[in-house]
Amino acid sequence: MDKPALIAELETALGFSLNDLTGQEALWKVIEHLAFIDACMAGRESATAADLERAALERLNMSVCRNCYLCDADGAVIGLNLFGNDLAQLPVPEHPGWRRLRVLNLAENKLTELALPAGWQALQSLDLGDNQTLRALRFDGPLPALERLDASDSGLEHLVVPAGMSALKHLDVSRNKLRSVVFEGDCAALEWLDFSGNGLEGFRLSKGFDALQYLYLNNNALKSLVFDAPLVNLNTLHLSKNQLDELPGNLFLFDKLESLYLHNNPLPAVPKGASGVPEGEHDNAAVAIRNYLRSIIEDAPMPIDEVKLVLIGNSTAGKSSLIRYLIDGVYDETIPSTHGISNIIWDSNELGFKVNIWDFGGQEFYHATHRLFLTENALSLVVLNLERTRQASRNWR
Ligand SMILES: Nc1nc2c(ncn2[C@@H]2O[C@H](COP(=O)(O)OP(=O)(O)OP(=O)(O)O)[C@@H](O)[C@H]2O)c(=O)[nH]1
Ligand SMILES: [Mg+2]
Repeated sequence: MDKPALIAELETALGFSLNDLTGQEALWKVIEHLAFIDACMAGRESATAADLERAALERLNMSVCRNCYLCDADGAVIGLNLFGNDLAQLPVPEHPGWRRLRVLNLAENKLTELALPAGWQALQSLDLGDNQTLRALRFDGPLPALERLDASDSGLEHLVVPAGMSALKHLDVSRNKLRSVVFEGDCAALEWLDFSGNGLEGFRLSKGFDALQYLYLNNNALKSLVFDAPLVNLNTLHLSKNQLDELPGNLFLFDKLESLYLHNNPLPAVPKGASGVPEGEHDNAAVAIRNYLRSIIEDAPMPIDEVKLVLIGNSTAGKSSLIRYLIDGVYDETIPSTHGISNIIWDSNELGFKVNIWDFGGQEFYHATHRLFLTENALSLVVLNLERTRQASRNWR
C-alpha cells in the first residue's frame, strides 16, 4: 500500500519517518508485544477486523508506540502517535488527510498553541498532556466524535468548549493555569471532568451535564461554585484547597454523591449535633453534609411563631413601662424598678406570634451581663430618656 499523502507530508515537515502499523501482522505484533490479553485476545478466534482496529488504536496511544501511524482498510490514516518529540506546532493541520483520524497523541511536546480544525470530524481521542508551553487551545468548531481530551500538565489559561461536543466523556485539564472555563453548550455524555490544580476563582455548570460522575475542582482558588441543575449522577466531588465559604444550595439533591472532599476551605463549621462532619485531611463528608443541608432545607419552610425582644437602657429610662403599655395599652405608674431580668411572654392574637421579652434591670452593675443576651437572632431595643442625659445615648451605642 502506498504511503498516505498525509504521512508523506508529515515526514517531510518533521524530518524523520513514521512507522506504519497497518496490516494484520503488524497489528498483532503490537497487540501481543504489549501483552494485550483482555477481551479482544480472549475472543481471538472471532476477533473481527474492526475489533483489531479498535485494539490497535488503543495501543497506539501508548508512549511505546511513539511515531507510529495506523491506517484503515481504505488506506486512510486513523491513528497517529507523535508523543515526546518536542514539537512546537503540529505540521500541516489543514491537510485533508486528518479527516478520518480517530486517535491523536501529541503528549510531551512543546506545543505553544493548537487550533483544532472543524474538519476533524472523526477524532475520538486527543492527548495533549505534558505540553507545558501550551497557552492556547482553540476549537474551530465542535468535534462531535471526540470522547476523550487530555490536556493535563500543560499551560492553558482559558478554555472554551464549543456546543455540539456530544460524545465527550472524559475531559482532563488538570494542573494547567486555567483562570476561566466556558462551556458553550451542554455535554450530555460527559462522565469525568478534571480541572484540579488550576487558578479558577469561580465555576458554574449550566444544565445538561446529567451524566457527570466525577468532578475534580480541588486545588483552585474557588470563591463561588454554582450548579444550575443538580448533578444527579455525580459520585465524587473534590473541592478541597479552595476559598469556598459556602456550598451550592442544591448539593443535597445529588443523590448518588458518595465522596465529597472539602478540607482546606474557609467553610463555617457545621453544627456538631447535626452532622458529625469529619475534619480529617482526607475525610469524606458526603453523607454528613448532604444530611445537614437536607435538614436545613426541610426546616426552612417552618413558620416563625416566636420572636425574641431584648430591652436595655439605663435604670428609670422607662423600659418596663414601655412593655406594659405595649401589652396592655396602659401607663402604670406603680411599676417597681427591675432587678436582674424579667422575662415576659407576650402572646398577642393581634400579632399572630409570641414575643419573648427580656426586660433588663438598668442599674449599672447589670450592664456587663446585657451583652450575653444580645444574640443575632433577637430584636434589641435600647430605651433612652433623652431629657435626663445626653451622655446616655453615647453609652448605649
Ligand atoms: N414622664 C414619664 N415618666 C415615665 C415614662 N416612662 C416611665 N416613666 C417613669 O419613669 C420611672 C421608671 O420607669 P420604669 O419603666 O420602671 O423604668 P425602667 O427602665 O424599667 O427602669 P429599671 O427597671 O430600673 O431599669 C417610673 O417612675 C415611671 O413611671 C414616660 O414616658 N414619661
Ligand atoms: Mg424596669
